Amino acid sequence: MNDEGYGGNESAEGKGSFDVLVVGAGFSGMYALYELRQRGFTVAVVEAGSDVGGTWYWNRYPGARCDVESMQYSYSFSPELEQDWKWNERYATQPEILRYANHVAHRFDLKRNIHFNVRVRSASFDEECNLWTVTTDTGEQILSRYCIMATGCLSLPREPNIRGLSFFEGARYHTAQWPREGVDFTGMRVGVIGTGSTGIQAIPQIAKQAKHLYVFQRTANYSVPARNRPLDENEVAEFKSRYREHRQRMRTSGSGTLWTQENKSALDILDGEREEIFEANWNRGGPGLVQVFPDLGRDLKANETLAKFVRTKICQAVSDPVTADALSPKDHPIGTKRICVDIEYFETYNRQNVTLIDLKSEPVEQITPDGVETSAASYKLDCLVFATGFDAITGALQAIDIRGREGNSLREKWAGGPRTYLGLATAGFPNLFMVTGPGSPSVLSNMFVSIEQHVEWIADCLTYLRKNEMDFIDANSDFEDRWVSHVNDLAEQTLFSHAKSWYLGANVPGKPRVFMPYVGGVGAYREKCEQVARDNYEGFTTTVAVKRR
Ligand code: FAD
Ligand code: N01
Repeated sequence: MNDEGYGGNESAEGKGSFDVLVVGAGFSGMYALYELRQRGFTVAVVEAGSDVGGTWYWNRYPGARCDVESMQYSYSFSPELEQDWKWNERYATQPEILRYANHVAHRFDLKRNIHFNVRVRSASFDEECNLWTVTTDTGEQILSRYCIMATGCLSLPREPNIRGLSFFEGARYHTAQWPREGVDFTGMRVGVIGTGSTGIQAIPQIAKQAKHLYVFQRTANYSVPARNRPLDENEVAEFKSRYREHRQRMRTSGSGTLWTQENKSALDILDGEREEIFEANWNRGGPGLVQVFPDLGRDLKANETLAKFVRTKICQAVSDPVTADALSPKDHPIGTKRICVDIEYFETYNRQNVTLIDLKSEPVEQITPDGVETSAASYKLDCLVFATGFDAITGALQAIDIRGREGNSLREKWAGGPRTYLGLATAGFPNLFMVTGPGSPSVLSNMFVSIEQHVEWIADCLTYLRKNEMDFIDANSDFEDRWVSHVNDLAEQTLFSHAKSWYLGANVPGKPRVFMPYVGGVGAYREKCEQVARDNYEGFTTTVAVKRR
């Protein structure tokens, strides 16, 4: 961004002031900037990183790529962009997605309104002036009528507090804070802690370079093959010719993708037929396998048919039976933790230079200056890679000291778990919106579909307020309570509570165990949001601030 300060209008206090301040310049913040600027609002974006891209700016670890197919994991708001951009692989790599983010930023001239290397520390609502004051780590204050938190669901990395960690003398990396210049593991003894989606992508790549790789696994994870491949020109042309139709299907689907589902229970068919369907989807590759029957996510018996199928595949891929058994998940139903998608993950354990350390049988006791000590052995390491995930969904929001009406704090309001109306707003915090907030489909969907839907809903809402000469909107507590109950009721009909997942906050000590995303699907969710808007923002108080006082 320019060095000219925050621009916008100068307020009486000399602070930059805007119609809208957006926090975060990932795909959410970028689209919010584009859409609101198009509609004539003055907008500033503040971003902690030094460039656009969010997730794809930070997560530069080897092997990082999306697991929603590239042709679907992209913006739909510009048909010209959609036609011009060329994806190279079925699942795009992190560098390719980051190039796409930069292309979008350049194409729509976004960077001139983005302030990089600035982290928001606090935001407080001034009822007298009906303004948000946002304070940054550089000590600056920015005023805005509306504030949009586009801070990301998976943007606050978590490093576990393991005894002795600070004494480790080797190099230490977190996958979500990966050095821009990359890391050369050649000749190194490397330890990876964590076998979630990130670890499962990074491990095969690190194994190709390291002298020896030790994988410290606490919980075995289900993973399905990506079957990644270069995209064929004809298939791209065919897909592009039907982009509008595909996008419409994605918007009204459950997961925001084109994955298909059988319209019968996994238990209502013969074992052989079910196996054939699993096999076909396994060979097709990608995460759609866990949704292939509607009851896989709701019925333990149905779920176990798929879990068993995947465990068998693991045993076939891994030569050593003890390692294969340790890699086979048995303590949670498949799909209740985010399904992982890999490229030759299980096969990597057949390499001579890779050792799996099963922390269930030999827990970590401490980290020493030169390695990791478990109850059974001590492993000498030159470097340690933490693929230990995030304080997800609420972490980045609660890292900011957000104060609403009467100075009330969001952290305190959410101490027992997040409470929102539609995952878009939270009562008592007027004129504040969240993109893909808790209580919306967010991480259970193709995030592009959810991001675009949220940004467009917010932009429509602000346009409605402006048209009706209003400047104040707050969610009503009774509607929020009903939405929270609805989100919980839907989650209880699923198997999600059977796993200690980040969906539930179970990966962060002391975090309340509440299932945070909305499981009803993006299509149903969109309909609900549209109905609320049609009914003049039902469940919200909308008014002129001065009248309210
Ligand atoms: P982010 O991309 O997380 O951007 C948020 C931005 O806000 C960040 O740049 C951050 O620096 C900034 N920020 C946060 N707090 C502050 C603050 N206080 N002050 C200033 N700036 C701040 N989703 C899918 O649908 N499909 C996939 O295949 C997929 N793959 C993924 C792979 C990885 C490795 C990860 C980690 C996530 C993946 N996701 C995927 C989820 C992914 O996060 C979303 O798809 C999407 O990129 C989120 O965009 P966002 O703009 O909402 O958030
Ligand atoms: O994080 P995770 P992630 N000692 O929380 C382990 C998206 N994503 O970064 O399961 C030992 O899933 C922890 O063990 P356990 C996607 O939505 C997508 O991998 O708690 N181990 C677990 O194995 C994903 O779900 C892609 O027992 C410890 C791991 O660290 C989300 O981001 C790629 C530990 C953390 O797994 C997060 O994935 C990458 C400790 N003290 C990410 N603490 C795609 O492919 C934690 N662990 C699209």
